[in-house]
Formats: sequence, structure tokens, C-alpha cells
Amino acid sequence: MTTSTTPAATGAWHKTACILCENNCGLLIQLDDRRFAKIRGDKDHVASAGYTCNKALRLDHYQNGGTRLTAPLRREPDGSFTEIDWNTAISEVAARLTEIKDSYGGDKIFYYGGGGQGNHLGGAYSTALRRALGSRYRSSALAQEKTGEGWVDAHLTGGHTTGDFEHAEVSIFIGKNPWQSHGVPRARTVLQQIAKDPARTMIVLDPVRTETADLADIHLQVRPGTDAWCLAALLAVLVQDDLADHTFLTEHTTGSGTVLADLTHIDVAAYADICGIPEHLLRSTAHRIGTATSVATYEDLGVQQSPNSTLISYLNKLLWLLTGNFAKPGGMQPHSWMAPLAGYSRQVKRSPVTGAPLFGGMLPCNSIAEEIRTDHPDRFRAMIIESANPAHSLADSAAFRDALDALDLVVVIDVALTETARHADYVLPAASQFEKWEATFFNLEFPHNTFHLRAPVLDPLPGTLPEPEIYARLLRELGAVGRGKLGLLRAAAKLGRRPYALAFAALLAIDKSLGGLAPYVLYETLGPTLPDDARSAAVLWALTQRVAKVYPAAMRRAGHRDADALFDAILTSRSGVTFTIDDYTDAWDYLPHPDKRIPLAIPELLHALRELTATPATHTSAEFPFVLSAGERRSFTANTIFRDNTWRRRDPEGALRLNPDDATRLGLTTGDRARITTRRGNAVAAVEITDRMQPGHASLPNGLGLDLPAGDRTQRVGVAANELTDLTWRDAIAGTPWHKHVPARIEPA
Ligand SMILES: Nc1nc2c(c(=O)[nH]1)N[C@H]1C(S)=C(S)[C@@H](COP(=O)(O)OP(=O)(O)OC[C@H]3O[C@@H](n4cnc5c(=O)[nH]c(N)nc54)[C@H](O)[C@@H]3O)O[C@H]1N2
Ligand SMILES: Nc1nc2c(c(=O)[nH]1)N[C@H]1C(S)=C(S)[C@@H](COP(=O)(O)OP(=O)(O)OC[C@H]3O[C@@H](n4cnc5c(=O)[nH]c(N)nc54)[C@H](O)[C@@H]3O)O[C@H]1N2
Ligand code: SF4
Ligand SMILES: [Mo]
Repeated sequence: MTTSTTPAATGAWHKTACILCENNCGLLIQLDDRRFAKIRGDKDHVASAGYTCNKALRLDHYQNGGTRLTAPLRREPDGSFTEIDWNTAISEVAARLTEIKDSYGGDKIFYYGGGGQGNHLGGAYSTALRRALGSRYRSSALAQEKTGEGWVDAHLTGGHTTGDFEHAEVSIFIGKNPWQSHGVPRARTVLQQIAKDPARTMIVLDPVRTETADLADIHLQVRPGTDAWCLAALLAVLVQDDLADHTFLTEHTTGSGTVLADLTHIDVAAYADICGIPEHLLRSTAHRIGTATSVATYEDLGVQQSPNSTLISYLNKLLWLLTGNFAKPGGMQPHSWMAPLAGYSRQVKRSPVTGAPLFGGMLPCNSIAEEIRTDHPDRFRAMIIESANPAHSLADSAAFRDALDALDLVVVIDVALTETARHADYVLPAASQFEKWEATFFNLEFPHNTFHLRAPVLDPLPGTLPEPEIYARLLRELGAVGRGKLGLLRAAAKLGRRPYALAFAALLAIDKSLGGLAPYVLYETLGPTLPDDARSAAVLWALTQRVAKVYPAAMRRAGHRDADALFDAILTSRSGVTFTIDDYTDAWDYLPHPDKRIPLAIPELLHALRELTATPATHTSAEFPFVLSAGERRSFTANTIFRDNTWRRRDPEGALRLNPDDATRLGLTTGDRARITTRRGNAVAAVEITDRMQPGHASLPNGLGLDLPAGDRTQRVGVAANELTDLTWRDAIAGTPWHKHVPARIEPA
């Protein structure tokens, strides 16, 4: 492997961020040649202020641990890969995409991914390529977790809300283990502060006694998959004991009458029995919530990847809405965005073959294979996959691999030859997240919302390119924008931002199609004028214009005079920028409803709530008696970002966790090997026995079971969870998978 160095950089501390979870804590990295010799938290960072968890310090295993691609790969008729040069790769990929577009229509080119936990800047340019090709359908990991919640938000507050956990009197974590998974910035510090403060209460709904549950005042250790009954019962107590905030409901909501009436009828004792929580504990918990001055909640995969997930999102939101915990300190708060991760609306379009709902415009991940493996004339024919590993991360990997193989063309943009890339026709090697300008749009904070544009720490590994350059080369090859227009804008950019903005607006008025191609146009014209070769940041110019237009007051509160001042601050601040300071009362401006009230009644979900009495609460059987949570976040898991098993200091194989009673019954002890069988497949894992698990519940970590090179073969360590999951285990409304609720059998291996 050839390496290039930035010699002057060795020994110096470089500012960047961690790429392992959505919090993207600021980091300082000291290099030794291309190695990350030392890593520490960046105290100047606007969001993390020096905080990191244990995982960030292992990032050299991402940068230097795995096997990187250093040339584009083309699949040959015999199935093998040949290295080709970039010019050949770009011209062939552009020609093949054009062929698909001309034969079947651009809407048959499906796009997946666009960014992981640390890299969204490239994805911001993918929209221009999709526009040029006429590609209409897309998806990403969001459509196997957050789309149901996003759709509920679209009905209620119109968008995402963030919990003010630093101030909340009562913090509630529903199927969320922030001690391990974060999501809450500086999570471990914040959790410990809550735990230490006798005036504040932490409530955790989780079948497992997690590290977060250890710190909780109230642990509602529900039976797996029964949160809907648990939350419905909590809401019922709030209503039946008249703890709802009637002033808030009257002044700020509509439809509360219907919702309260439905909750009045719920049999709390019966629901307590279903979810396995003592009735008195449910009642006292509801009273703690109903009498608190402020309540904030966070729901995550434990419920979003379990049965009834969309209903649960609704019930979660009713918990804080019925108690008036919106737009106030310690409550739930809508916020500004640099760019929303997805645009949800109440109206939902449907997919062309199976009619799956496209919440936030995304095809549910479990429907992708179904949409391809058919002879329907509208099936997808090609797929572009960037910064994602769906052949490993989507339910039923075997079905997804078949789907990839059924396509006419698969193009994968990744740093490594992943489980997905192995099924590609072309693999385009990307520069790593420390070798290019990068950023994420996980800007979910309140009141200080931050954005961090990271400068490269290293030069790109020879043979690799940043994604914005890959997209630009494809668009150039496609001749997406005439040279005349690009020339004119380049000339205007040399004169300054103001003439550039005017020229851009004038061209857009003549040619509306430029709007969809804007990221590419900016890259080609404004990009070259940016300092430090920060060409990939060009798209942020348009996004800062949007911030100035949509949140002018919040932007000025953060000290930015106008969009250009904000753009310059982003370009030059190596520890991130606070781009807006929201105010609690801004919440009402963010509501999209003309009457500025929150419409509480969602008919489909009230129907699902009524149907709970007739909904099965268990999905196990004599054949598959266990509930397997396939994909738990632990101290040494990080999706599939590390392609090097030696980064794990503990739990190297990703143990199957089991309750002691189950283990005794099965004759298993810690370290033994057990076979896990589901309707879709089977696997063998090392066993860890722990009373953190309840009987009948087992868990496997996420991100294990990668097929990594070992000599001229590959070696798999740990279980690839999605060899065990099934496409049909999914939410009836959002189509999101039940990864946390897989019926399984466990036996000694
Ligand atoms: N260490 C680490 N951190 C990560 C990641 C990582 O890979 N590793 N990945 C990041 C990503 S992509 C995401 S989306 C987040 C996810 O973050 P989390 O959602 O917090 O992660 P999980 O561990 O998958 O699931 C959370 C909890 O759900 C519980 N659970 C299982 N079944 C049920 C149930 O029926 N009801 C309830 N109430 N709970 C249940 C599990 O016991 C678990 O404690 O983490 C992010 N952070
Ligand atoms: N069974 C089960 N399945 C799950 C989950 C679960 O809990 N259980 N969790 C789900 C969730 S919440 C998520 S978010 C997904 C995550 O799964 P994916 O969305 O597939 O994402 P990652 O595993 O993060 O993979 C990121 C990919 O990006 C590549 N990469 C890294 N850096 C770069 C770069 O700079 N450029 C490019 N182009 N590529 C890069 C990596 O090599 C890797 O292939 O998994 C989901 N799947
Ligand atoms: S919380 Fe840990 S994994 Fe997440 S960004 Fe910070 S250091 Fe990285
Ligand atoms: Mo995720």
C-alpha cells in the first residue's frame, strides 16, 4: 500500500471529530506519519467541549486498520474484479447509467445511503447526480429506524424535537441506552448529573438492565415488544387521574377531546400485566411524570425496531404533549437545522412495485429487496450505494444480496471492499473521513445548534477521491450543465460572493433545472475560490443562505450578521460553529400548522391504540421461544465503520447475552458456544450469562460478523445479525424492521 504524508503535519495536533456516532465529538489528533499517534477530546469544540467516550481513542483502526481500496474496481464477466483507472471508471459508469436511463427511465436507478455517522458532505452532492439521471427513489438507514417517528412528528409538531435533558426534572429513555449509544451530547456526564441530583428523576423503559438503567430512579423493565401497552397504561393513568395539562391542551392543541376519551377506556391493570410491570409502579411513574415541572423523552431503536413502533412513537409524544412539556425549559423543543436529514409530510407517496409507504421520501429498507426481486416492469434496474453497507445492515442479508445480483448495474462508493461492494459492478474508492473536508447534518441541538466543517487531517490515500469530486466527475461526463453557464458563474465568483449570488439567481430564473443541480454547480464554480482547497464546502454556501432565510433571528443571536458571515465562520472555525441560538418561544414559529396549534388526533394511530386489546403481545412459539434483540450497542460496537476486529478491547466476538435461568435450563455457561436459529437462518455465538437480561430474552451486538480479508480468504468474527432477520418482521405502518424482536431458538452448539 502506498502512502502519502503531509510532512509538516507530523507531530502537530489536528482538529477534527469522531465519526462513530451522531454526536461527532470534537477531537485533536496527533500524527506519526499517517498513523494516529494520539487522540484526545477538543476542549474548544462548540458541542462536545472536550468530551469523548472510549471509542474515539481507537480511530486509528478506522484510518489505518482495515484494507483500503486504492483504485476503482470493475467486475468482469467471470465475476472477478479488475483495477481500472479513474477516467475509465467514470466514463463507463456514466455510460452504463445513461443506458439504464434510456432503456427503462431514470426512476429505475435507486439510490441508497449518502452518509454514515460522520460523513454527509458527499451525500449533499448526490442529489445533483440523481437529478441529472432522473432518479426518483432512494433510501438510507433512516428508513429502518426513524421514518415512523418522522411521520408522527409531521402530524404533531411538524418536525423533530429535542429533549432538554440538561434541565429536565424528569428524563425518560424509551428503548434507548445513551450510556453506550450516546445521542445525547456528552451523554455519560449528563446521565451522571441526573443520577446525582435528588430533585431529578430518570425513567428507563428497557427489558435489559442497561448501564443507563443502572443510573435510573425508575427502571420499567418491560417484556420485550410490549412498550405500546406500557406507554398506553402510563397515558391512561395521566388521564384517569386528571394529571393532563388542560391549560396547555386548550391553548395550544386541537383534538385533545378524542385522544383523552380513548385513553379513559384503557384497563391499566390488564395492560400492566401484559408489559410485565407491577401496576403500582406504573401508576406512581405516571404520577411522577404528571406532576413534574418538566419532562423530556428520547425514544430509539429498542422501540423503533420492535413491534408497534409507529404507535409507540405517537404514545411517546402524547406523554409530553398531554403534560404540556413543549417549548419550555426542560421539555421538548423543535429546532433549527443546517439541512434537515429528511423532509417528512403527512401525505405519503408509495413505491412503484409493492406500494410501500415512502415516509420522508424513503423506501422502507425491508421493501428494497421486494421491490427488485420481481418481474414487475417498474422494478429498479440499477443501484448507487454510497457510504453504507446494506448487504450487512439490512434485514435478511441473503435476500438483499440476491436483489443486488438481480440488478443490471450496482455502483458502490466506499473506502473498503465491503460485504456490499463485493456485489457491485463498479466500486469507486473514496478518501477516508480524515482525508477530506467533511461534516454531518446531525444538528439536533437546542438552544445552541452547532455545525462542524472538518478540515482534512491527511492527504487522500493515492487512488482515492472525495465523494463530491466523484459526483462532479460523473456529472461532467454526463454533460449535466453547459460549459457556458459554468464559465459565467466562475467569472462571477472571481468578482466576489455578491456578484456570484446575483449571477446565480439570474441563471436560475432562466433555467429552473439548475436548482436541482445546484450542489454540483456550486462545486464547479464557487468551489475553486474557497480557501485551503475547501471546494467540497461549496454546497454549504447555499445551506447558509437557507439558514439566514428560515431562521434569521436565531442566526443573528448566534453572532452571524448574514449568510456570508456564517459561511465564512464555518469555513474558518476548526472547532465548529454555533450557527443558531434558538429561543424556547421559537417553537411556535416552527409549527407548520396555520393555527399554530398541535393537532393531537392521528386517526390511524388512535385506531391502532384501540386495537391494542386485540393485538398479539408475543411473537414467540414453541419452535422459536426466545426474543432475540439482534443488534445491541455496546462499548465496542460502531456499526460497520471499523473493518478491523482488533479495535475491540473487550467482547471481541460479540457475545450472545442470556439470562442465568435460561442458561441453566439450556446447560450453557459463559464462554460456551450456542447455536441461534431463526426462520431465516442460523449462527453460532459465544455465550455471556448475565442477570441484566430477563428470561426469554437474548441479545447480540450490532456491526459484528464482517467478512474481513485473512490471507487470500475472508474470515468472519462474531454473528452478522442480519443473516438471522426476516423482511416480513416489520411495522405495519412505517415498514421499519423488528431487529430488536426476532423470534429465535437457542441451543448448545
Ligand atoms: N457504541 C455504539 N454507539 C452507537 C452505535 C454503535 O454501533 N455503537 N450506533 C449508533 C446508531 S446508528 C444508532 S441508531 C444509535 C442507537 O442507539 P440505541 O437505540 O440506544 O441502541 P440499541 O442498543 O440498539 O437499543 C437500545 C436499547 O433497546 C433495548 N430494547 C430491546 N428491545 C426492547 C423493547 O422491546 N423495548 C424497549 N423499551 N427497549 C428494548 C435494548 O435492550 C437496548 O438497551 O446508537 C448510535 N451509537
Ligand atoms: N440487525 C440489525 N441491523 C441493523 C441495526 C440493528 O440494530 N440491528 N441498526 C441499523 C441502524 S440504526 C443503522 S444506522 C445501520 C447502519 O448501517 P449502514 O447504514 O450500512 O452504515 P455503516 O455500518 O455505518 O456503514 C458505513 C459504510 O461506510 C463506509 N465508509 C466509512 N467511511 C467512509 C467514507 O468516508 N466514504 C464512503 N463512501 N464510505 C465510507 C464503511 O466502510 C461502511 O461500509 O444499521 C442498521 N442495521
Ligand atoms: S460519543 Fe463517543 S462515539 Fe460518539 S462521537 Fe463522541 S467519542 Fe465518538
Ligand atoms: Mo442508526
